[in-house]
Amino acid sequence: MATAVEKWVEKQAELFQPRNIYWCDGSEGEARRIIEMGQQEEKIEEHNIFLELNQNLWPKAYLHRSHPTDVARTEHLTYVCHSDRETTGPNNNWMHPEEAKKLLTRLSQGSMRGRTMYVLPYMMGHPDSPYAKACVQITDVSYVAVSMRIMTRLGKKILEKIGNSENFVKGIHSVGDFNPDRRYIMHFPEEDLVWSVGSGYGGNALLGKKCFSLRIASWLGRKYGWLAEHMMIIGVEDIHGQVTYIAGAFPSACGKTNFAMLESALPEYRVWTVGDDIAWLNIGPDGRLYAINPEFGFFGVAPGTSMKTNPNMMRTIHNSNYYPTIFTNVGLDVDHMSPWWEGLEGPIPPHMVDWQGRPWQPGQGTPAAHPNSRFTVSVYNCPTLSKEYDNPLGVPISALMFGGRRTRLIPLVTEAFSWEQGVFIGARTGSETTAAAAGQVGVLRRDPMAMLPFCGYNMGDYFRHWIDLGKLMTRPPRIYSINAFRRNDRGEFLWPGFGDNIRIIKWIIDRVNGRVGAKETPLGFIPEKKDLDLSGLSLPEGNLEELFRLEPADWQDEIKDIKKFLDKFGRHTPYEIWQEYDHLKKGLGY
Ligand code: GTP
Ligand code: SPV
Ligand code: MN
Repeated sequence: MATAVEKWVEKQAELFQPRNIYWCDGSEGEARRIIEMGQQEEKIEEHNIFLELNQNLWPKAYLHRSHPTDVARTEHLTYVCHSDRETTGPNNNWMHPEEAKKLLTRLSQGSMRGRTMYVLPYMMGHPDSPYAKACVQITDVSYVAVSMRIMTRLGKKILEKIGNSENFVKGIHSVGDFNPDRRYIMHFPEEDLVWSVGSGYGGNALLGKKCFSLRIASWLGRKYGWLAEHMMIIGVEDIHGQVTYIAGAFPSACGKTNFAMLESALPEYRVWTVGDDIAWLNIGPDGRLYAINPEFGFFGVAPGTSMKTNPNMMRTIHNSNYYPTIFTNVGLDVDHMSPWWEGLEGPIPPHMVDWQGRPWQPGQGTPAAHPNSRFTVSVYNCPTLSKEYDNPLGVPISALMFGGRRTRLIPLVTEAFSWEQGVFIGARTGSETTAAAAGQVGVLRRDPMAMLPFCGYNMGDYFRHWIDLGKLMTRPPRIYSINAFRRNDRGEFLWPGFGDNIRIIKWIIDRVNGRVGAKETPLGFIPEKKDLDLSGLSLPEGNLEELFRLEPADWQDEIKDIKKFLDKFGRHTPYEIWQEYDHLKKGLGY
């Protein structure tokens, strides 16, 4: 008797008509075989899908070059298909599920002819966790199969766990001819299904990540009383061995991975990494908020990563002990077969090719690495991995941070007066866009809780869900607004960021433990100068004042823009959010 998974896979095979079906067991030998199969069978234009790097310097590592039009998430081609448009909300593209499936079926007919269909059984979350979810994805791309093995808990055992149950999250992925006109990333929350066509890029193709663990999972969270968030999770250990857990949401390419692996500039603190991108938050039996990282790997931004900014990530990607590291769309030092990207320290290698394999010279006006080039690497390669990473129940969260890239206006750190004001701070958060999604870079947009591209339902209802969960907790985490990206008139960052961000964290921990006071402002509490530990740091004159400067006059446009954004959700925006908006407006004197 065929199991539910086998029947489902059979049905997909009838549609896609692959040459063969390969059930993945997740073993290392198998990963090597898949890489070889990819090298022999799949070509993207003239590039091999896996280029072997220098095995002495980068053991087991490969470089993948994607189709040049397929380098980032494509939000305009991403749909959330609830039966009714109102549930999907104005924050998502919508198509009726029947119509969407008809369209995808038409694009998929026979589209795996001559190709291998990989079947990937995997789990988001530790298999023993009550919060974990079993999933099955099919794909016709070896790079996706190998990457899913790094990013998720993938293996035969998951099939045994699913047994004959129908209760597994389904992912259908095929690339067709990579034509952006035939590219869709569609979500069907009512049937735990993601269907993605035409893109091999991480966030569009590794369906366990943004598609399931955020878009579908946020909807499950709404239904069953939990939260799926675009957050990193850290444990901060002080000299007494006391560990405080903090989670933080910053939009794509705004510093989560760097925060998660921070090498502390203050010797009294150590940061342990629990997660760098996604947190599932549940209220535990004691009424506190607990976080798990459902992922198994990091899909990190390469440019800007160096021994100076993020030494722990450099150590992680050099260490291929557990799984291979796969680089995507970075430049290549041809003499050493070594990956290269902007921001790496040291001299620029003399013989380079860019992310598309073309000869590259410094100063030619285009970067060697694509600005959204990345690496895929196992969490177990990370020297700062928290010993609680595999704890099925997660870690208790004492503070939540919301932030983004704001050149002006938003202070380095503020503390919300209450849960409701904290939710409003999350809801009003804006950030300047980055290369992680296709489109213009550096434009300010509202990105509530860093979830604008990832919330799988009406964002007004999402705010309501956040407000309601606060009422169910005995000790809700305190909420903070963070901005490490404020600049002066010359365009220079006012704050050193990276390892020095521990100074922000230290204040937060001291606040949570009632050890320091704070100054009240219309935006929330800010640190007294004496309470921010700046020991060993020489900030240029005036920077600190500028990092916290609040000119009510500067807020006029911001206030209007926040209102315009919240208005979009009509009656779905909770009255508590409007109350907080009014407080802010009055506080600023408007
Ligand atoms: P996603 O993986 O896209 O969700 O991004 P992320 O939030 O994990 O961003 P990440 O930590 O990879 O940082 C993105 C870019 O911002 C990198 O180029 C970093 O070097 C840079 N960056 C990170 N933290 C800081 C900081 O504190 N200050 C400054 N100036 N840059 C930072
Ligand atoms: C992001 O864009 O927020 C990422 C990369 O973390 S991706 O998984 O491609 O979405
Ligand atoms: Mn992300």
